[in-house]
Parts: sequence; structure tokens; C-alpha cells
Amino acid sequence: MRCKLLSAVVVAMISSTSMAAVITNGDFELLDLNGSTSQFSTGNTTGIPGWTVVSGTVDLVGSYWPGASGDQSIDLNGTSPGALSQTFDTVAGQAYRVTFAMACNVYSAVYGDYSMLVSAAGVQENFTFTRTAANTTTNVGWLYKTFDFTAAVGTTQTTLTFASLTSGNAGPAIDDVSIAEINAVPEPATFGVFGLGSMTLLAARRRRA
Ligand SMILES: [Ca+2]
Ligand SMILES: [Ca+2]
Repeated sequence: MRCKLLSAVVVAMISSTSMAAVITNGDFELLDLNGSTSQFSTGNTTGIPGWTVVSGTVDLVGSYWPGASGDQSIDLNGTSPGALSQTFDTVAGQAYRVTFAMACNVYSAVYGDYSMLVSAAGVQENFTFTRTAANTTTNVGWLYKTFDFTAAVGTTQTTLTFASLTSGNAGPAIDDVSIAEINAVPEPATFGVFGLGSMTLLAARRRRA
């Protein structure tokens, strides 16, 4: 009986692990620009694989400055403020943490604040990168940030959007976007060790009885 229950729990955990949310091309390295930079406009779904330009224009930057990870990153302002979205599978009611690197277009001569709005599942949060003389094309100064949301009840997918709040052709920059479940269930391997411990405890109790 306990064995059956245990198998059911393990199966449930394996299936929930296989449904883990994944960001496609969060590093912006798919479609290698070979050291150049390309601009994409609203409605474009192919220039930056996995992502859709949902407003304005954005630049996929493979020159000008190094990425936080790899060579390529995004300037959320092409010639104007732009927004980039991706829709991925999520489990309703599950909390998620998006981690990403933020900087700004350090090729521009403008110092000061570069802001963007990150949103998903009805949650939105402002992020600002303050550029100083220390942020250069050889020393970008990428900073890692996190954004938390909970997948809405009754949904199987969530759309994550990065939208520039900065005017002009130089905007906030992003790279290395990833997602993880918050308070994720333990991996089956971890559970196995835990299960073994519980059974040993039960056996010990039974011996005492
Ligand atoms: Ca990258
Ligand atoms: Ca630009």
C-alpha cells in the first residue's frame, strides 16, 4: 500500500519536473549575427528566435559591447522604445522567478537612468540601470536582477514581457534570461533519499513497538 502511494508520488514529481517552464533563447545567441547588430520591428517573430517584438523596435546586438553571457544581447530601444515578449508553458498557481542580466546601451554617450517594465501574469515591476562613466563598451557592468510572478489560475501558459520606458535609440539592455520554479518540489533523486530516511524511521518505530 505504502509502496503504491510512494510510486504515485514519485510519478507526480517526475511529471511536474518535466513540465518545468523554459525560456527559449534567453541568452539571445540563437541566430548568430557573427559580430554584427540587427534591428527588428513590431510583429517580428523570427529575428530573435523564441521572442516576439510586441512594440516599437529592438536591436539584437552582436557588436558594440559584449553580452552578460556570450556575445549577443538586446538593446530594448531600436530607433525607439521597444518591447520583447515570450510565451511559455507554466503550471497554474506555481510561483516562478525570472533571472536576467540588465545594463544599457553603453555605446551611447548618455549617462543616467535607463528603465524598463517587466511583466507577466498581471505582475509588473520597474527596473532601472543607472549608467555612469564606469559603464563602457569594454566594461558594461551587467547586473543580475530577479522578477517573481505566479502563473494565473486556469492558464497553461504565461507571457513574459520586457518593455523599454526610456526614450531615444539607446535603451536598457538585457541578456541571459532564465526561469525557475520558486519552492519547487524536490527532485525525485532527493525524494528517494528522503523516502529511504522515512522508511528507516518507520522501521525503527516498528522495532520499538
Ligand atoms: Ca547573450
Ligand atoms: Ca538602439
